[in-house]
Amino acid sequence: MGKNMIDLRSDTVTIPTDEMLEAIRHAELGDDVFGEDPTVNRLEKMAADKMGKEAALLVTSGTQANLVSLMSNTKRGDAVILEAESHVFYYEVGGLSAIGGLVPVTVRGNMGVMDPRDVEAAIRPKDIHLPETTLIAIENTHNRAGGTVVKPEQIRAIGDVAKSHGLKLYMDGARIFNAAVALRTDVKNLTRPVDNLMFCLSKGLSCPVGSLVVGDHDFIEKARRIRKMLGGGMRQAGIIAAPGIVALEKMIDRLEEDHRNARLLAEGLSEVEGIKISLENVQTNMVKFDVSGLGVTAGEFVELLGKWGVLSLPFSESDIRMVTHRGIGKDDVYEALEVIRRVVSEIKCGV
Ligand code: TLP
Repeated sequence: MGKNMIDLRSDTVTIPTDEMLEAIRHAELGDDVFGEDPTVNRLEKMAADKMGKEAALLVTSGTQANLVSLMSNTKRGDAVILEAESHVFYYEVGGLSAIGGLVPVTVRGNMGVMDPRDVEAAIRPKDIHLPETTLIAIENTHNRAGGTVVKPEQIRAIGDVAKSHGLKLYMDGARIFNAAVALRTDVKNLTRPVDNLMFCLSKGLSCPVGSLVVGDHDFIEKARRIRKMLGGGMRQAGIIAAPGIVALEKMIDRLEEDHRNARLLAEGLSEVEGIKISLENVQTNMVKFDVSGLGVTAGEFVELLGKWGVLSLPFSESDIRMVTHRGIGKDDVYEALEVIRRVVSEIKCGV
């Protein structure tokens, strides 16, 4: 990224803090495949405690966390129920089928939240012809819905369906702390109804690498084997865990600032003629808006913004996503809005 760019593509672009770099420098290290890296062990224990579960496992990425978790919850040939626009289904290269041998059954949600009745209807009956449904997966916050929050009662309702059919409930909680901060609730209120989950260190929490899979002892033991199978067994992984510890201790509360900046951005956008945005959808650090009213595609609009140093991502033909994070201050939001207004008026003048 260029120095003067305002990078709103993702919170994954955040770089580690000085304190994280210091923590890496001084991390106590060992061979984690032998279970001997004290820094990894400490982070895994912290993550498990924070989530109110028995154990945790450090993995390389959110995608690996999801694949390891899905595979640890199922057997090949099983059906998994997930939201139609979920990251696992939409963005993870089909790994759940290609590697996990799983059959995805999608349910369309409202703002990323599946209706428990639709989830129940998607469970395949026990029949010799049909794949066995063994897992339901939810996503919180929901990325493609624009960072929307799944509330504890909504998770519980899906959890009740899972329980009554003997299925497991898994949560892709890549940005679960954004959800907890937005709801001003302890993250345990979001994790309690699920059997297991993952969360990412490398997004709003500013770490360079890493995600954690969290659940009960048996599940994590299985996950550890599958991580190894997928080539994710790491050696002196304390250099990854050390900034993770800093993140869990110091970087969660500041997410509130990202949410405030996202709201500021969204309110500014809502005043630009030709841009459509649902403010109700802006719940955390993401802002999704529609530029089709300007007679351009999202891709074209993104390119025009890029020329003025504002980076964003096209999410569909008409939608653009912008994400706030530690590298974005209030002034950057005002500047981005200025550029957006300039680009819109250029489009209108046919420049
Ligand atoms: N999401 C990325 C892109 O892939 C779109 C982003 O910039 O938002 N679950 C969820 C809900 C995610 O949003 C992501 C990353 C992942 C899993 C995968 O994490 P990584 O990128 O670490 O593999």
